[in-house]
Amino acid sequence: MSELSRQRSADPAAVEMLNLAEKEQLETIWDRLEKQQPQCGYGQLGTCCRLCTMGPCRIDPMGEEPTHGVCGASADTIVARNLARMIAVGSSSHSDHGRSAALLLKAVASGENTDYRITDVEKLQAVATRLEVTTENRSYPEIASDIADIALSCFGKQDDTPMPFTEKYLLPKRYQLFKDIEEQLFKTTGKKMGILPRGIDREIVDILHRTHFGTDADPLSLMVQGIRSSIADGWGGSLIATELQDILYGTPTVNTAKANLGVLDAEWVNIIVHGHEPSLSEKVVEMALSEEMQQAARKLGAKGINIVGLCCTGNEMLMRQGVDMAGNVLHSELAIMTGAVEAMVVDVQCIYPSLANLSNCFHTKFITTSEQATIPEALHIQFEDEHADEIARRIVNTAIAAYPERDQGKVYIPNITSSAIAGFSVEEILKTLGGSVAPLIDVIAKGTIKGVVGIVGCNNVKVKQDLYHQELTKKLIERDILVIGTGCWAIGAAKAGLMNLDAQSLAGEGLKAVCQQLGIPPVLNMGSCVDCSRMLVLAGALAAHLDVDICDLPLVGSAPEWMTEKAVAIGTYFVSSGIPTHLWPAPPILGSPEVTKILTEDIKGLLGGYFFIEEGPQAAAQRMEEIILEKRAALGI
Ligand code: SF4
Ligand code: MSK
Repeated sequence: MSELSRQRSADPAAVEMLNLAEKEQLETIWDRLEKQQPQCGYGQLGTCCRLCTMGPCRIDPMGEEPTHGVCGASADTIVARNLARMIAVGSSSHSDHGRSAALLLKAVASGENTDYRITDVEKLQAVATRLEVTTENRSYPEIASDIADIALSCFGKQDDTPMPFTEKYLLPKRYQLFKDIEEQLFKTTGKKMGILPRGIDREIVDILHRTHFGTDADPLSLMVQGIRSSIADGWGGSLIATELQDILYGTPTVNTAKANLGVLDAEWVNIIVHGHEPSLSEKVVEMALSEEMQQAARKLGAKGINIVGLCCTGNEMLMRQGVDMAGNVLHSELAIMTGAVEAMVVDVQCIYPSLANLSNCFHTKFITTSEQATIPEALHIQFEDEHADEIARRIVNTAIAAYPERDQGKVYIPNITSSAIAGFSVEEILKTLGGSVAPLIDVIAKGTIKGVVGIVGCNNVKVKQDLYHQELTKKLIERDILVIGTGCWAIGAAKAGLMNLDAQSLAGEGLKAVCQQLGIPPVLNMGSCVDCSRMLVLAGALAAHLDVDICDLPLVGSAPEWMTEKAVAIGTYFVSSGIPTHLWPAPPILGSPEVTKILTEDIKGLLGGYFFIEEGPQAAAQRMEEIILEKRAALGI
C-alpha cells in the first residue's frame, strides 16, 4: 500500500481504493485538495468579504492595512456576517428537508398521495400528544393532517410568537431562559435581539437580509440571529424531518448490518443510494427488493439486486431497515471506482459534483433526482413524491440495464466490512432502558458512566479520513463516557467496528458493565444529520427527569471532521441548547477576536454552551472529560 494512501485515510478499504486510484490515475478529492494548495488564509480566518461589487475585500489579521473593507466593515463584522450566512445555509438545508417531509405527510393524510402511507401510528400519537393535537375519536389521517399543518406553519408563520414545534418540544427551563436572555440583551444593549425562532423561513431570510450590504454590522446581533436560526433548525426543521419521517417510514429499532465497501457484491447488480431524504431512498429500496426487479436482474445474469446506502441516506436506510452501508461521504468516489456499481442514486446535499464525470469512466449510471440538485453530465430522472413508485421502478430498471455494460476486468471490491448495530432512536433507547431515562440517570449519578458525548458530522478531506472519529470515540469510551452520534461520524464508527458488541471490550469497566447488561455497544448510532434532533430530544428528556436545564448535564458535543454549513448550524444549536461543543477543523472565525470571544467565552454565561477547538483526539477527549467532571461536580454527583 502506498504511504500516500495510508496518510489519506484510516480506513483500510479506502486505502486499498486510493492505491487503485493512484495506479489507474483516477483523480480523487484528495488530489484536488493538493491542487488547491496553498488555500487562502483570509478565507480560513473568515476575513474576506464579497458581499458587494466594491469588493472583494480582505482584512489583514495582523492588524496591518487594510484593517477595514471599502465600506468600512471591520474584521469582526465580516466574520460575523460570513458565519451567520453559514448558519442560515445549514439551517435551510435541514429545514427544507423537513418541509418536504411535512408536505408529504399532508399529501398522504389527505389521500392525495397513495404511494406512501402512515407507518408508525404509535409515533403519530406521540407527536400529536407533544403538539397537543386531539387524538380522541379521530382517524390517523385526520391527526396526521393536523400535525403536518402545524409543521408547515413553522415555516411560513408571519407573527412574532415562537413557532409551535420549538414551543412544544423545547425544555420549559430553556424556553424561559431564551425569553430571559432576550429581555436581558434589550436591557443591556438597548437593541432588540430575539432568540426564540418565529418561523424557519423567516429566521433564514432575516439573516440574508441583515447581511446584505450596509445592513447589520454588529457582531453580537449577527451572532444572536445566527443562534435563532440554528434553533429554528434543531428545534424546528431538523426535528420536523425526524419526527414526521418516523411517522411515514417507521421509528428506527435496533438492527444489525454491515458497513464498508465490502458490502458491494461482484455478482449482483449494485445500487447505492446517497444523499439525505428517505422519500427517495425508501422507494428505491422497496422497488429494488421487489421480486419483479430481482427477477429482472437475474434474467441478465446477475444473482439479484444488492442495494446499499452511503452517507446520511445510508444512515436513514440503516436505521430503519438494516440496509448495509457502503461508507461515509469520503467513500463516494471510492465506491464508484470499484467498477461494480450499476447506479448511484442521489437526491440532495453532500454529493460531490465530481461523481458525474467519474461515473462516466465506468458503466455506472450516476442518477440525480432532485430539482434542487442537478449536476452536469449526470443522468437526471426527476423524482416526484406523487409518482414515487413509478419513478423508483424506472431508476431500478436503469440500474439493471447497466449491468451487462459492466467491465468485470475493472471490478475491484475491498473485502472489508464490519458488523454494526444501529437503530438507536430515542424511543429505542428508552425501550432498552425499560421505558424511562431513569436507569441511565442512575448509572450517570453513580459514576458508572461519567457522561455522554454526542459526535456529529462529516469527513473532511483535510483530516485523515475517520482517524479523528475513531480515536476520539475510543478515548471517550475507555474513560467510561457513552458516545452517541449521527451522520458520517456514525458510519466511520460503524466501519471501525465500534458499533458492535465486541467494542464493549474497548470501554472502561463501568461503561462496559452497563453495555453488557443492556446488550448494546458503547457507541450508539442515532441516525442521519437531521437526526441530531434526536440527541436534543434525549438531552431534554434527561434534563426534564432531573428538573435541571440541559446545560447542567454532563453532556458534550463534538464535530471532529466537520465540513459542511449544516455542521455549523448543528454545532450552533447544540451550543444554544446548552451543550459545550468541540470543533475540528477550526471554523472560519479566528480572524475576528470579538466573534471568537462571543462564541468561545461570552456565550457560556448566557446559554451554558460554548464552542472549543482542539486539534488532536487525545487533547479533545481530555477536555471533554474535564467538562463532564465539572458538570458532575456542579450537580453534586
Ligand atoms: Fe468590501 Fe464592504 Fe462590499 Fe464587503 S460589503 S465587499 S467589505 S465593500
Ligand atoms: S452527510 S453533512 S458529510 S455528516 Fe449528512 Fe456526512 Fe456531513 Fe454530509
